[in-house]
Amino acid sequence: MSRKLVVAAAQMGPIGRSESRQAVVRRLVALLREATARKARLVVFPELALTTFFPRYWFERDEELLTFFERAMPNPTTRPLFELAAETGCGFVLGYAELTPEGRRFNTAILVDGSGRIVGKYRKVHLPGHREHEPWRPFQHLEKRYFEPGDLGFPVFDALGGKLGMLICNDRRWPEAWRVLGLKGVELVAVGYNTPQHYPPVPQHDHLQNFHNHLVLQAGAYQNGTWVVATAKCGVEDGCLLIGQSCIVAPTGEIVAMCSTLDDELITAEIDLDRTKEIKDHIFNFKLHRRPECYAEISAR
Ligand code: CDT
Repeated sequence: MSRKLVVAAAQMGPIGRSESRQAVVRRLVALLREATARKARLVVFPELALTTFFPRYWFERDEELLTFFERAMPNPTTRPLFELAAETGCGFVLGYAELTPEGRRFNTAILVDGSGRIVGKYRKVHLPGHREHEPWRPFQHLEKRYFEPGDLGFPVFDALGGKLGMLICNDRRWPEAWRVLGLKGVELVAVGYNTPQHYPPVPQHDHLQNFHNHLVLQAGAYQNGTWVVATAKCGVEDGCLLIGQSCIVAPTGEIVAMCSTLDDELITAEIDLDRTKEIKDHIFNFKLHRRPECYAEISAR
């Protein structure tokens, strides 16, 4: 049976700090509708797709911080997305800030299938940035303060006739994260990101942000023989420029579709999950060629 399907990256332009969740969900619904018109079966939305990228702000009070978190998913505001998935049979991956009933905070992504049910969850493992207020920066990056590291490992889910995994933004820079998914046979990795063009501690790398984005996505795809759908929130968000260039990457490492704006924009590609075999059965045939007995130091320290 053919394992060809159309997938989409639903890039988002900026979300202002005062923009309502309802307005954001309307944008997401419009992108999902466009994807279904193009016969997509999966749409990948960005990291923290329901609000502005709030870790750029220092909040004195928890009440203010918690306004950016979701206490339940779905909830009355996001329900239209789940209903549209069930109506059209098109699933999605959505990033959001999760507040658990115990009060724990995670940077989370969920996989929703074509019946509108949550069938997978991932919590970001690699939290970049800093814990304390650093007023010298033009903007903060307080993910280390506002979230705890994900406690679900790197799960892979049976979906769309294949194996699907998720990474969130900074995770994509870490080969270990990709390799754990690769060892589980992942065939499609959904990645959402919010990446500022300006990196205050090392500004001499600012012009390399788009390059580094594609470098790690293409390497992750090729070295693990997987498709990648990587989706940005981008453009000038509350004065902070975030990179775009959302893309769909083949298991060969080739970019097969890429956004060309810094706004809401949908890209689609027909992908064949069987093409993962071109890599998995040959150049990166793990069973045949890996030498794990030589890699112990990676996890030992
Ligand atoms: N959201 C996120 O993880 N962004 C980081 C920014 C650089 S580190 C401050 C990233 O890796 O793209």
